[in-house]
Formats: sequence, structure tokens, C-alpha cells
Amino acid sequence: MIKPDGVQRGLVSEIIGRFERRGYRLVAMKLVQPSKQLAEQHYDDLRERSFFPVLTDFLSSSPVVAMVWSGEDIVVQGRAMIGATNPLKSAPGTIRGDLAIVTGKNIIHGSDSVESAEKEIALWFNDDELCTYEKCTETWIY
Ligand code: RTP
Repeated sequence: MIKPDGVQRGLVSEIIGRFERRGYRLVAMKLVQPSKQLAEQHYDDLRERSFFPVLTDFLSSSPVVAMVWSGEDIVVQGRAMIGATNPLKSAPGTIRGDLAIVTGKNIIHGSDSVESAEKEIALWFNDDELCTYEKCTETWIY
């Protein structure tokens, strides 16, 4: 999910492009204005953390781009592409390491396990919003 700061900063195409160029397949995508309740459900496991109110206020402050990507090892590789939670500890070449400097404004969320991805997909998408298709293997697609 591209968080409000990523959308506000005009980084949507930059972020989507990185996943596309890597070779991952887009399965679903939509611009959503999350309610506070949806933000709280999304970060349910962080309810006891002191930054939970600020985090969920921020997530519900402005539209986000919810996405589902698929492909070999996408959860682990996606997290690697995103970088560390604190952008200052994210390696150059990662999304956060290249594009962000503040933990609370780290522009993107990625599911941390297949299990949480399944939960989050169910939270953000209806089944009929997920597109099943094969990538074209014609030679003019690179
Ligand atoms: P995310 O869930 O957004 O992909 O981030 P993450 O796994 O890298 O980090 P997590 O621990 O799940 O934290 C979720 C988001 O909360 C904000 N945060 N603020 N100390 C703080 O102020 C603090 N720690 C975390 C970050 O925006 C983080 O992405």
C-alpha cells in the first residue's frame, strides 16, 4: 500500500514502476480514502503501541493506493524492495532508502508474511476486485 505521503508526494508511478520492472504481476489496485476504523483494523497488531493513534490518524488522513502483487517470493522480496521501517536505516536502492527520511512518513506498507498478506487482501479488497490472468509471453513484451 502506498501510504498518504507517497500519494501526496506524487510517488505512485515511481513505486508501482519498481514492482513492474522487477517482474512482479499486478493483481489488484485502487485508490482508497481509508476510514479511521479501516486504518485501525489494518494496524490491529500495533494497538498497544504508543504511536498507534498517530499512525492510524495519518493513514486515514488522505487517499492511499492499495495493491496486490504476485510472483516468486513476493512477500520477502517486496519487503526487501521497501527497506527498513526507519528510512534512515534503509539501504540506498530500496524504496524507503531512496525516497524517505522519516519513520512516520515512510511512504509504503508491505505485508510481512503470506498470512498477513491474506488477511490484508481480505480487508482491503472484495474477491471480484482481484484479477487472475497470465502474463503475456509474446516476444514484444520485455
Ligand atoms: P508497515 O507495517 O507500514 O509496512 O511498516 P513496518 O512493518 O516496516 O513497521 P511496523 O513496525 O509494522 O510499523 C508500522 C508503521 O508504523 C510507523 N511507526 N512509527 N516509533 C514510531 O514512531 C514508529 N514505529 C513505526 C511506521 O510508519 C511503520 O511503517
